[in-house]
Amino acid sequence: MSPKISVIHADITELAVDAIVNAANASLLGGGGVDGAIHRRAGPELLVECRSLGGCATGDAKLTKAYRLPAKYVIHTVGPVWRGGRENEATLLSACYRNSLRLALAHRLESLAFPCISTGIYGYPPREAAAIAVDSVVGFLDGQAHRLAVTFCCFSEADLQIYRALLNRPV
Ligand code: AR6
Repeated sequence: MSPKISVIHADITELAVDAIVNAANASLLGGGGVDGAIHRRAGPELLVECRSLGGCATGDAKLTKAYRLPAKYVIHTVGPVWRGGRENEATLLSACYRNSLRLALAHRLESLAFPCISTGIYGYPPREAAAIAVDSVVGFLDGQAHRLAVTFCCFSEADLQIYRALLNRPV
């Protein structure tokens, strides 16, 4: 496993990385969960910039500044709503990770933290989502020349255990 991938148990709004990823909705105008926490901590300027972006399709990603957050940028991505698994959810969730990474590399970022996209309000089963997250990140970065360190930022102890097992890290 790449040493540039790690997992932590933390509030993503506390992380002083180059970019944190937001699990947003298609409007990009804020919401609950991690999206609400990011907008609260970033301050109202984030919403002003988000308004100029014209929304975001499911699976896509867009970058903004991070304003009052300790991170430098926020990459907003829109995960799929879980509808039982037959509505292309896995492909769309994987696209969230890959498009976020693509943006991070395009902006020459060196550190990026992901929340567990779609596993809260959008209802994606956490184990399936974590397997897609890890496979997508490892698959995307494998064989690429890059300096990007990726952190999976788990908000719950349960998610932390799932990611540690997938990444073969000690519990
Ligand atoms: N830091 C890290 N992870 C967090 C934090 C935090 N501060 N807060 C929550 N999580 P969710 P979704 C975790 O519901 O399922 C919003 O209304 C949480 O435990 O934030 O993609 C948007 O506007 C879970 O593991 O996002 C959309 O409408 C993960 O973040 C909708 O929710 C994702 O949970 C998106 O739903």
